[in-house]
Amino acid sequence: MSARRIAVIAGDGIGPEVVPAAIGCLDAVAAAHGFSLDWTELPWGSAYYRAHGRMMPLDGLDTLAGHDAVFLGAVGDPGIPDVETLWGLLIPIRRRFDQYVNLRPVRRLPGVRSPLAGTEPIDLVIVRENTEGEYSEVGGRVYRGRPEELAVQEAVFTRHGVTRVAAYAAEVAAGRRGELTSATKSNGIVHTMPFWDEVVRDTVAGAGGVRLRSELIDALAASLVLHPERYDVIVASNLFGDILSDLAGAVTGSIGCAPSANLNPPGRHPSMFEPVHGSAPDIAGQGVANPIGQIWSGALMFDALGEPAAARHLVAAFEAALDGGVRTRDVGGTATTTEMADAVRAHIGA
Ligand code: GGG
Repeated sequence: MSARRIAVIAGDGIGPEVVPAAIGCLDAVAAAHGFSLDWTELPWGSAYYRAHGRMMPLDGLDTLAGHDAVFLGAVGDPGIPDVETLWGLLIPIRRRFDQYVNLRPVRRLPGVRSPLAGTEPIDLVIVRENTEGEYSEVGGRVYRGRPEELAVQEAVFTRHGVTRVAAYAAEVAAGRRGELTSATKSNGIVHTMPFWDEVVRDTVAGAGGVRLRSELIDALAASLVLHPERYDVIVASNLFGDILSDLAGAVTGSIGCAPSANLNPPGRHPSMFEPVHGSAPDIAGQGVANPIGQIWSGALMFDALGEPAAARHLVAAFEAALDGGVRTRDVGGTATTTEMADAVRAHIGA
């Protein structure tokens, strides 16, 4: 039986609740498909930060390099500045391993009622640029605490970075309805967004057969709430993609169900799989967090590991569990995290 080496960082808040719940489901599916998962548990995150003054050890990224994938829960702690938690763990991993695509599928799931949209099927994919753009350390802050204090934050968009994420999105679109929406704000942001528009347009034109539509981010956000069924594949910058994918998750019922894959060029380095949600400190420790986003992220990991049948099996199992009426509080049910995962495992079978 072949074993895949998976680094697991449960992280903060509800991470240590949803990650073990998901691991039980992933192990069961892997066994059913003739492979196993060799988990390396890494106790990194905010507790590590309190003890050591950093989110992970100095050689943490080298440790991850020896794995086939990284399975991450959540980061964020109300007692630690967000900039420390995100830039101390998540962003260095994305950058070191060149995880330039953040793939965020959004679907209406069986048995999950959307608070906003009607009953039409919602099935779209957000392709978020993941290594540059608005997530940049270029800038500064001067005259701290004085009336004239100011802060400058630069966004960095490169031709290489925009081209490759647009090419990836075009390829995803070509395998679906052939429609790609690009999120922009070129009416207000005068340098980076016109550049984004131009590079996306040229890249998609070169891909052939994909219809490209560019929408201003504000209008796109409103339209995604009112008519999510109109969208198929959306390509967006780092910040816009982050916001749109939380929004789209909420539109389909709960951000607790939303998965993501941080992908790098094929064959290089581990990719990373994490739910879209954060550490949710308001419900941490209560055992009520929804594990579906984490489990679904595991299905994306199976796809990336070249196990598409296992991925389909896992998705079918959590859909059947939800359809059968087992749901956590965020999607209108009463199940605990463990009960939800048990229901998924029951549908995985032997
Ligand atoms: N599930 C990972 C997590 O905790 N994400 C929280 C977060 O703030 N993410 C920001 C980002 O994805 O850039």
